Amino acid sequence: MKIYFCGSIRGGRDDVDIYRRLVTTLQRYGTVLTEHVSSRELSSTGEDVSAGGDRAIHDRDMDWLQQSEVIVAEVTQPSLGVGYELGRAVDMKKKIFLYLPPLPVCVGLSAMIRGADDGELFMVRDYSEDELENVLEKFFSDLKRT
Ligand code: 6K6
Repeated sequence: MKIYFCGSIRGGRDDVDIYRRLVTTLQRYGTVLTEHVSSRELSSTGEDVSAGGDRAIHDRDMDWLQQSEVIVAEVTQPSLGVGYELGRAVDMKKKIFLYLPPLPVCVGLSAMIRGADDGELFMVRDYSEDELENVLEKFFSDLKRT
């Protein structure tokens, strides 16, 4: 199974350690096409911009999004890119699973993201860090049954 992980890059890299943990867990269930999002080497300032620039990044990421069966996003750090990816993924009717820490940490999450939860294709779940692996395991075992 191909999995697309979304996390903030230019929006800020404060949560890279949780991205790393999420991606490592997701790799039990499939191939994470966007593993680089969880790399500590990738900064928000753009040193890692590839030769083709922003258009190449956009086009490659949209291609990966199209190929992926499941989209998983961590949305604590507000990121325009993650919001854009989620909107495009909704349009593609992908299965989307969103992670965010419980209130009040994530009080500022956009209503357009939290309000998109439809209990079926778009699922928003608060997590405490110690339950992260178990919540993902449940998500993927429910997915197998559908
Ligand atoms: C690296 C450092 C700064 O900018 C870059 C560009 N590199 C990117 N490479 C791959 N995917 C990217 C890049 N920039 C953004 N994305 C995609 O958008 C990722 O899939 C992330 O989920 C999301 C992050 O968006 P921003 O707005 O926080 O950058």
